[in-house]
Amino acid sequence: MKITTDQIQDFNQKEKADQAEAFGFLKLSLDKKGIDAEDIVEKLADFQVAIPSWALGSGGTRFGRFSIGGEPTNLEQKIDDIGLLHALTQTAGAVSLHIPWDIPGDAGAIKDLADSHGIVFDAVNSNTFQDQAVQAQTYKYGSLADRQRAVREQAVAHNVEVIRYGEALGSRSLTVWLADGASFPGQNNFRKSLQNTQRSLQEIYAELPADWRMFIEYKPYEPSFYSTVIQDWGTSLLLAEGCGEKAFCLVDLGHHLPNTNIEQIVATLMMKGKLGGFHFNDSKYGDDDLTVGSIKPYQLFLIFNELVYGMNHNDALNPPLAWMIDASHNIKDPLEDLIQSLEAIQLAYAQALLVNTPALEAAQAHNDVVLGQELLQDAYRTDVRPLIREARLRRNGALDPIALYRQLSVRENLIKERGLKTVATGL
Ligand code: PSV
Ligand code: MN
Repeated sequence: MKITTDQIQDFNQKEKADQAEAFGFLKLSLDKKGIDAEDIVEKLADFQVAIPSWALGSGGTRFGRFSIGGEPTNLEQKIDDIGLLHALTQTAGAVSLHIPWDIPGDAGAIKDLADSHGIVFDAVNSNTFQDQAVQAQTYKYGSLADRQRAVREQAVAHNVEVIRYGEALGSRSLTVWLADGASFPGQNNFRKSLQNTQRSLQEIYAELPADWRMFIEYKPYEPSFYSTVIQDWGTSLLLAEGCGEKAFCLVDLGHHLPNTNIEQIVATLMMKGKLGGFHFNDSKYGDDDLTVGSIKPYQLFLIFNELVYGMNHNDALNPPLAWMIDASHNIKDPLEDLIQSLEAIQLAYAQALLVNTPALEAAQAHNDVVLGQELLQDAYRTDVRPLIREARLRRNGALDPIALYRQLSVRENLIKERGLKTVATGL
């Protein structure tokens, strides 16, 4: 199924007048505060987030998985689904592949297909947390950190293979997330695991093409429950620095222990020029992979506040970040879930763009704690939805993507095309 520009324009026609009124009103009130609404709309329209190839089917838990029906069964269909998301939202202009879940058979044809939807290839992700049918060594006890050289070599070779797939598609970065760790005290030697990991990452790093970057993702626990080798941003930074200037840290919002101050981590990494990428999701307890902004929208705003500060202050020349959603839910229609996540990201970004940074810095200089809070919350409490809709409208996206998705019966059509019992690759 494809959504045409005509269908989108027909739909927008009905809501255009209301949007013009709401946007005009907000623009005036922002003008009074010296904020240029047009500039924000332009920034929002340019902001693109990669959709992971594994988020287009229903996610499962270890207790089960309920298929939504019409799930994509191959990479082509996954790219078509992202095409639908991009047509509706105009903010999903990239895809992030996970190898070997989504090996591109014919890279040229896959690239052409993505191109026809206006989609580019963002970071490629390796997978040494699951065994594949055709591999000599098992990752049961580790991969890049494993005590056995043969296991490490196999894991390094896999990462190099992933880089080669990415090159053929035009990707320019590799994300490494390691499940390596221990579930019981005494299982591993912390020092040796970390040293092995560093050496393995250096070997992968040596194979990076000149214009590529490597992102090192951290996570405190799961699937290991006692210790994880790359458990936090500090370890990730240590390893990135041990590799070189093309290695960066990757922050996944769900990979923090409860109440961790993620915005402070973002500030520190950007200040050091070492923040490479971002995985968006939300969580209540752990790595819950819930819809972005569904649980802690204020935290997301505070994180974006630091990101925007970093972008505007050119923190240590931190390169542009790779943005990706890393959530796959098990109840909602995954496409609706992703539309909600994209919207939440745009909302937080727009709110952060409203923060009066000079006034905030003046308040900080005078230890005016109350004013500091007022300034942040004034931005957070502004209804920025007219700005986001305006950005979509100008790029021929839908004013209300979920409403149009439902009006066009997209899921029902996908079920008709692909069947009810299809299952996408992923977790
Ligand atoms: C691990 O929890 C993770 O966040 C990594 O980014 C993986 O690539 C992804 O999730 C797999 O779902
Ligand atoms: Mn992740």
